[in-house]
Amino acid sequence: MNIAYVSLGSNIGNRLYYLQQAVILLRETERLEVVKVSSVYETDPVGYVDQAAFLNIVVELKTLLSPDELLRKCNEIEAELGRTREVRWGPRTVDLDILMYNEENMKTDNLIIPHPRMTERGFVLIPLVELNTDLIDPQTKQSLSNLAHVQKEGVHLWRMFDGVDAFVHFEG
Ligand code: PH2
Ligand code: MG
Ligand code: MG
Repeated sequence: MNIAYVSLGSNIGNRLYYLQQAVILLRETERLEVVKVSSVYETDPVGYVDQAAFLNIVVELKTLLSPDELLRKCNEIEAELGRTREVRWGPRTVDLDILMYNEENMKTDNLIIPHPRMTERGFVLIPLVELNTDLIDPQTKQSLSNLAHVQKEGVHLWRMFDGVDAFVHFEG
């Protein structure tokens, strides 16, 4: 059995709905179990900043799928939920990125694990270490918790407010 972490993000339409649907589609996948789902965070856009705020989560999976099979499944779910690719790093209904697969370091033509920008992105690190504070970056051997602590800017714990897609800042 393998442990994988996948980051999900949405910044178009009903963002929470897309994240929930993606988790449902993961749960329906054979040879894959969704073990944990992080809190939902509302996050400032990174990279291409002229776009709406994202909702981001991370899920922990137990799976018998290979990294390539898992990537294909992630792409399938994106397509099923209406993802189109116009601008790199641009707006999307839902994006699923494999962050880690066990402690492996691997690189193929269409997949790099761990995710190459993982350690620079608070919107990935904060939900990731919420699920597992002991994780180590397989690339640099740094503690991901330590990295997350200095990347909190623009990442806000998100809560439904009276059933409306509105967030409250929730930092302790
Ligand atoms: N995804 C990107 C680019 N920028 N910014 C935030 N806050 N959240 C994302 O999921 C995200 C992003 C490329 O996939
Ligand atoms: Mg992405
Ligand atoms: Mg992606």
